[in-house]
Amino acid sequence: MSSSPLSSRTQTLILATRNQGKVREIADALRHFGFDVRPLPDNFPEIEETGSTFEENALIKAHAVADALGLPALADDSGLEVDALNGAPGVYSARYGHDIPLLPGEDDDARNNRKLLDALSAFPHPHTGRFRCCMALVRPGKADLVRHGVWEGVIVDTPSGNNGFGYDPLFFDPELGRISGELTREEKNARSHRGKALRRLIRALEEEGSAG
Ligand code: ITT
Repeated sequence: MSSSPLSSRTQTLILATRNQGKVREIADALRHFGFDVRPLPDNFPEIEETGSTFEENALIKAHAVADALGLPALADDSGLEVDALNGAPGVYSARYGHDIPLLPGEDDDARNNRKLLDALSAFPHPHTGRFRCCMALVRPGKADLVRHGVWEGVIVDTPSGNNGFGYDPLFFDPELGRISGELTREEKNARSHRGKALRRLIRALEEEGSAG
């Protein structure tokens, strides 16, 4: 991946996400490529994710923001698919634990992880699965760009590591021999579903630039 800016003119881009874990992983990489990355305005209304696929939801979020603000918007829809659970939590990954009460001191991510471990306790090891990410870039007056990334792994029984977010403390990368929650941001981006989708999107933009 080259590190040269995509064009001599800085492109403003709204990150259409409220997930600060995603913002941390996406923003640096895009700035590196010459984008003026801006967060979603605080008062932007909640966007309902009514799609049944990562791609549908990514496009819903990016269109909601780009159409309302008249600026290019990049959305990420992502989640964890576990084979023993027939692909759950999938597109419901962020909301997976919402049907059980929070324990004292627990946040949303910890509750999701607890529910996942409970669900998997009935199944034999290894608990194979994968993270999936779809990135959608919507630009007023231009064609939408959509790219995907996948990260294969195994769900472990005991959370480990304080880095990343979501299911990272439970996701083991067998090729790397490490748990996602223990990786630095750079190490995770090099392997992750999000890093792959983002690199593919940047490559598509570079190809557009060289074709135009
Ligand atoms: P936005 O819609 O505002 O972007 P969200 O967290 O609701 O934020 P999604 O609907 O795409 O986003 O759900 C993604 C969930 O999948 C996320 O909350 C985590 O639970 C999980 N997830 C996705 N990528 C992950 C990663 O890199 N590491 C750990 N968990 C991840």
